[in-house]
Amino acid sequence: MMKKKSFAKFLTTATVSLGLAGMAASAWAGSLEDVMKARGLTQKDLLAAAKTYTPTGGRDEFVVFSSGGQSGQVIVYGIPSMRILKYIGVFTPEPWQGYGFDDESKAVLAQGKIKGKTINFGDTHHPAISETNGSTDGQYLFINDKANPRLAVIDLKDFETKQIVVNPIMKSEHGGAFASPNTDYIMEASQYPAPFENGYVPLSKFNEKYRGLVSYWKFNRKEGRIDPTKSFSVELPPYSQDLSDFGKGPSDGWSFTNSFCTERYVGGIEKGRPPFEAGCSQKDTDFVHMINWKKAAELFAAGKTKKVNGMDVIMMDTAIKEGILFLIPEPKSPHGVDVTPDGKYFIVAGKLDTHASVYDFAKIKALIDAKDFAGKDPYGIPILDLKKSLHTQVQVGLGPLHNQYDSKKCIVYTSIYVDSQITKWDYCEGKVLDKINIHYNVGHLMSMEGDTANPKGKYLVSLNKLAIDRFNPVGPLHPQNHQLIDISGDKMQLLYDMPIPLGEPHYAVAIQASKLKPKVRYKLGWDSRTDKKSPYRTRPGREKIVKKDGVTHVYGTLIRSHITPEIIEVEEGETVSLHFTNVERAEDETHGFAINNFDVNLSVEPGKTVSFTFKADKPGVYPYYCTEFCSALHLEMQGYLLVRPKGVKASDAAVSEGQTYTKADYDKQLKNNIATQGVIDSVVGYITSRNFKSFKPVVALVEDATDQLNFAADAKKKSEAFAAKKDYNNATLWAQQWFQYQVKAADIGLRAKTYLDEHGAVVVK
Ligand code: RUQ
Ligand code: CUA
Repeated sequence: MMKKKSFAKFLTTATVSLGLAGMAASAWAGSLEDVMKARGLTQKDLLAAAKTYTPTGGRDEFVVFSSGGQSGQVIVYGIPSMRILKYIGVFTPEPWQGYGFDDESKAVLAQGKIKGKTINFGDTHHPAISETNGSTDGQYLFINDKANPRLAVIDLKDFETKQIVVNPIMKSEHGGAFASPNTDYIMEASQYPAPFENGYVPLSKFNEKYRGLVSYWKFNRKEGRIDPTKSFSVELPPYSQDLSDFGKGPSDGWSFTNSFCTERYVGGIEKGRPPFEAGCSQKDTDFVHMINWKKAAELFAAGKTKKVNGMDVIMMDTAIKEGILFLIPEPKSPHGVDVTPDGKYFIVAGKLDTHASVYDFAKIKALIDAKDFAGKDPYGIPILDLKKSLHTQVQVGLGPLHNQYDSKKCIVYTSIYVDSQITKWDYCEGKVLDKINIHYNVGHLMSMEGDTANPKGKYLVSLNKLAIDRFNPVGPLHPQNHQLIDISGDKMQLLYDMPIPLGEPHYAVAIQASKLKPKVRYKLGWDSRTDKKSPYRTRPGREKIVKKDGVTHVYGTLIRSHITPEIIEVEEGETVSLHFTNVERAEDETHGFAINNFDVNLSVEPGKTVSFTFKADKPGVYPYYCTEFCSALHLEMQGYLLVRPKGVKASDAAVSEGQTYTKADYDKQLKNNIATQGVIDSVVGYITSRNFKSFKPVVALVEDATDQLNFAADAKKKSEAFAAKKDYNNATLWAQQWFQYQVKAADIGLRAKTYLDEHGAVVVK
């Protein structure tokens, strides 16, 4: 270990092992032909590989946010490499990120309780990125939970979940999350009709008492939070509302929501009645619901709502009277409704029909303005004529589901569930252009920013529900399969299969990576969940233990490689609140914190302050440690929580150690430290002779290194003071600590030096 070696020696060893790594690579040497032969690859495979392979250190052009399905999380991956970058904890605890373990994130998860009950899963379906003028802006991400109607807000500055809102009326929800073109509202539509009230209502009252609902949640962009007090809903008939979309351009101000089972069938297979699937697919058409949401917002502002479970609802009769709600027939059990980039059309794919229908918004608007209706539904909602509303219908394949747009004008891609295909077609001319087979059973599909006003083309991902035999078998539960398709040419080309082993990813959204500007560290002492300074932030040297209102507060810090305090002693029964601030500034220097027996892992990224409150209910000795391999002495980043039985006196600080040190030990350590200082000085000289101030990450590293050197100077003083008193035991220990700070400073310095070398820093005078 480096501990006893001189630092210079460590550097030489590192150089030698690098050379060895270079030699090992030759095991795979050989010509391209050899490798192709050995692995059975074709020219086509090589071309696909060349389009996705990303050399080490390379970045992706697009970043995808995929639903994590039943995991209640969001999966982040890159395109074209298909490398997974992160799982974001959203509706469920995520231990690595400490999500659901520290007090701050527990408070976020607690917002997702339903009628006081903790929900331990989420059925996440549709992520949506915030938009400005109909284009994704990379600021926020929203995602819904179908099973437990909830909506979450994730801030893309740090990829953390900030808020969960529970829909107080819905009992299930599918048609969310969708953001309006300027993210004023996030929309969600209920799925299975249910009574508004929370009590028992028999199915015999289905037609009168069961209802659908669309909610418009007001998003306060400045606060980065949904404001429930400014949000409202619109009551809908008990049809099973499905996916939705916001209009844009000429259709801005309107939203569209599909439905199925407009038969209002209620099932009952156990009573010998035909099941839901028969009763819900009887009619040839269902309904698209069109809502003028801008006018609805005015009605809400004017107080034309009724409070239902605390939420303002525009009731159906008001919506009809005020002319904000219309229905248009749509062929059989549709699924996706997708507004074209220019907002002139929207395309509906009918699961049980082979057609995709292109609706013309201008025609629809003219029909509404002329009050030219074909009839009314049983609730009195005006129905527009299907033929008069259509631009065209195109036969795209068996079981069309969802649509995504290309950067090329009039080009749309539709996922075809039964045929397991993607169909590329022209919605202006109404003709099919290309089809590609995928494996197996595609659900959603996703092109780059393909649901926005400015699709970026290039790639398409087929989100397949089944993988069957595509991957190495891992038992009866298979991963799902995301397939990357090149759409840059006339013909679609399949490039890559990526298994997704985290739950069924329903939908995903992609964004140009350049639009994302996440931070690498927090302001020192930051509560990332409220986005405010933490009241428990602590600076190095200010660590303390304070008793207040019956709680023992431990204000601690984390830095390579120690936790302060290292010994916490409390009495049985005390409520203890630990607060840790990671005082590092270096990128990626995260520390973890786990303690035996208390079910906690904290993730403390640079600058963050997190807390963990618990009852020390059982006497004992509980080691704690850092759970991130943060430095050479990471294993030594440890401490003890001692819980002494009630009534037992606090033990003296007297600690008995296994080792004592002599003057010879001290002298040896001193010599080592002086040699190490020589190495540090040369690294510092190298950095300061370059234009390092032009490189932000290096400035941060230098700040960190300076901190460490100040700590080193402190430890040096203590060591020398003990040596002067001839206490060589303490003098040696402090000299060792002085060395530890030196090592950390040198480690950071070397990182800075490497960065400068790789980024073309120049010598300055
Ligand atoms: S769904 S496979 Cu969006 Cu939940 Cu269509
Ligand atoms: Cu900090 Cu390991």
